[in-house]
Amino acid sequence: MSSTWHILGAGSLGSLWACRLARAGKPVRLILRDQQRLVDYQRGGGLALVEHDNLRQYAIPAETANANGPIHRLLVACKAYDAAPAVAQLAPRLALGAELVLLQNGLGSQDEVAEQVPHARCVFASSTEGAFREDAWQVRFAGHGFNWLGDPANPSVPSWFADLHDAGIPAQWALDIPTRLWRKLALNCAINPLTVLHDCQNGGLLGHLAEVEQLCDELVGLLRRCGQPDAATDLHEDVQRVIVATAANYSSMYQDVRHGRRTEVHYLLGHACRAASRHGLAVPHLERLQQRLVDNLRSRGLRSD
Ligand code: NAD
Ligand code: KPL
Repeated sequence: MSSTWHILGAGSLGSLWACRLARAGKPVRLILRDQQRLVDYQRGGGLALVEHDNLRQYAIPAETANANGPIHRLLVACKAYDAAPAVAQLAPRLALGAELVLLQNGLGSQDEVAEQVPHARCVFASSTEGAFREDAWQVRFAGHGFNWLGDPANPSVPSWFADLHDAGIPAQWALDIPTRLWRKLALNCAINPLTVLHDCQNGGLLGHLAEVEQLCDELVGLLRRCGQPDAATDLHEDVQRVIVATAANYSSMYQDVRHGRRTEVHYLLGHACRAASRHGLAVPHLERLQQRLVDNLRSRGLRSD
């Protein structure tokens, strides 16, 4: 089986993974959105990664979804709302036994992707690493963190897992990946929308702790109802810890809004509210938060889905 890493989405996180894998000598191919971007990329000569203010360019080969050739291993590095349509385009190229790694934040997009490729293995990832694009094909590695990967349908560690270690990508195989994704989603629901509504850094929420506590109360009930009691353990304390530890940072949702980008709210707070509704659980503070956020996004001319 080919050991090539096809990377779908050469944005912030996709480029960070692509450059580290390429640097370690792993075969990597980027899959870009269309022919025009491919020409633009090729003209630039590759992907640049800036780490500790050192810039290095990697001439990683690239193609579009229309290229020929089977794909055995696909790192899906699009936003949650783009993941399923992007994978659907590639479905005809997936080889028998193909494996996908899904880097999307939140929940819901993983199932949407799996529906497009019922015969492929889908490995879910939860990442606390941080990267952002400084230029069209240049990404800055901004926050060292960790990656947990796991497959709720199959506990066996994939054969390629050692590639991550070889490439210096900090990662652990996690049998409890759904718990980790739910926990991160809960943290995100308790922090990110409020930073948009109060127009503040994460630390600004220290002035709104009663509101944060109300959300945590409902999130704990929701996690338990969804069969995720471990994700609910000490949530209130963890949310406050994250607020303090990241006090000077702007949340990812705040940054999306500030840059006029679509947010991933559908797969974060939206997913929480839909899950509560499915379970017949009343979550009035989360519902109200969602409505306020949707109104806020619309008033800025941003998509709210
Ligand atoms: P990004 O917007 O920087 O990159 C996404 C890329 O996917 C873009 O370049 C876009 O053009 C491309 N894309 C979309 N549809 C495509 C298609 N059909 N074919 C080819 N390319 C396509 O996003 P990001 O910040 O890298 O985030 C990706 C995911 O990782 C998100 O779910 C995000 O929440 C999560 N995440 C990001 C970070 C981070 O620091 N950036 C950290 C943790 C988690
Ligand atoms: O993940 C985050 C984000 O900004 O998306 C944190 C820092 C945990 C805040 O919710």
